[in-house]
Amino acid sequence: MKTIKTAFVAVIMILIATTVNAQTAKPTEVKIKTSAVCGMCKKTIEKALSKEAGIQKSTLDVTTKVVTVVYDPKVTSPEKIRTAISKAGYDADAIKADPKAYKNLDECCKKEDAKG
Ligand SMILES: [Cu+2]
Repeated sequence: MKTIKTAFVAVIMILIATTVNAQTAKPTEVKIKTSAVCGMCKKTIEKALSKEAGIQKSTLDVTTKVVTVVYDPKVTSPEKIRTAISKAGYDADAIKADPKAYKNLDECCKKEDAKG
């Protein structure tokens, strides 16, 4: 009987620990390399990310082409964020830009290496 009680207490402790952990899930930051080339790209990407669930903040540095995204790890993930960037028409790390979205980009926003 004592063993059962101990086991029960242990389970409760684990449950409490898990709950506390979930409540204090801190916003996580991820840096993603994009194919942005100008200020318009910055606006396009930041706007696209602002519509994504779980993304609290995104700041793109046009010089480095790196977008810094603050997100809720319980709601979204770096994979989902990269997909959202791809769907906006830009490369995101190893994920290539969605061809359809890329085609709709303004001429000045297309990758420099793609210019004729
Ligand atoms: Cu641009």
